[in-house]
Amino acid sequence: MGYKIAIVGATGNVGHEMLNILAERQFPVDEIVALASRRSLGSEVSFGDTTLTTKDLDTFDFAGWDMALFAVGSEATKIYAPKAAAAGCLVIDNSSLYRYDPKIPLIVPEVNPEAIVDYKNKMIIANPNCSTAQMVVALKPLHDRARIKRVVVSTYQSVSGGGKEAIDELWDQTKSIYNPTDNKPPKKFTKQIAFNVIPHIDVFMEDGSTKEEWKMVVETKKIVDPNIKVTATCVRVPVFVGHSESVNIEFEDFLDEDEARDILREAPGVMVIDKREDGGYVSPIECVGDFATFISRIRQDSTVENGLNLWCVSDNLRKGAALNAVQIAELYGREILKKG
Ligand code: 11C
Repeated sequence: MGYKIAIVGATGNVGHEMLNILAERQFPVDEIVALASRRSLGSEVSFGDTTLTTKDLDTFDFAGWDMALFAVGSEATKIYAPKAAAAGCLVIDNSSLYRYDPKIPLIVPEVNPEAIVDYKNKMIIANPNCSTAQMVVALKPLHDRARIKRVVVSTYQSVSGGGKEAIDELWDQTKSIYNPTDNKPPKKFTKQIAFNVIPHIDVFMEDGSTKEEWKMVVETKKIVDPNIKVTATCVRVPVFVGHSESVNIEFEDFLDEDEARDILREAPGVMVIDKREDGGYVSPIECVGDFATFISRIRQDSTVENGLNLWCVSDNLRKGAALNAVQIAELYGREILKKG
């Protein structure tokens, strides 16, 4: 016996990946429904070998459904997630709407699976921001061994984090560079993204940081440990899929780089590729379509007492969004519903 599962926002990039990953991981599905706004109504999406025709989110009755994976923006989530939750259907939400609510668990299954018990507070579980998800998978096993005091992270984030319009803008602008008569000024981004980098993701906060940077700070504290200090600089780069991060970590206790490498090799969800030679590290294009968070360039930082540097790369549409949501669904099925 399997589960009845709804994908909300099935026609978007993350919705597509949710369907792909449920099929790839052979999630025990009894019934699956693809829901979309009226605008995309009737369009078809693939689920394994089958094709689903999207149904109307607005009129859908969630009663009797086990879980709904939401991949729509905060505005639509605000309307439909409470409806699903009130009908007894667990909401696993990819938007930022509920992440910072102390009553709602924010879960990365490799890191804080124990938080699942709090699902019952509101029948909602939040999925973290993509840049946080991949970083905490790497931080947690190191924190368990040597207690992290402070993290300095700089991100190199792909345009797919900004959705379809952002992907199209990079594509069109890149082509237009070779055809100057076809000028494509920035629309989605604030500056040219093709052949450029932009140190600005999401809105500015009062202290001069951006909301993307703030999310990394607050979400790491909620998921791993409130005592960890994080400072982040988030940068958009002209890459289609795959977020990269340069992570500098300061520990309470000494942690040797070889031991850190061994710990990360054993850590769930992590793949270490760390040869000190040309190409002996992972770049974002190599992580596309993969489940793992890849760690490379692990090395001592001798400028502080107990410091390490590492390079962390993952598919932002997968571990950063759809995969993590499916892993939460698996955890909820295994620990709470226990069907099958
Ligand atoms: C980006 N990290 O790369 C963002 C996308 O809070 O879920 C995801 C935003 C979020 O633009």
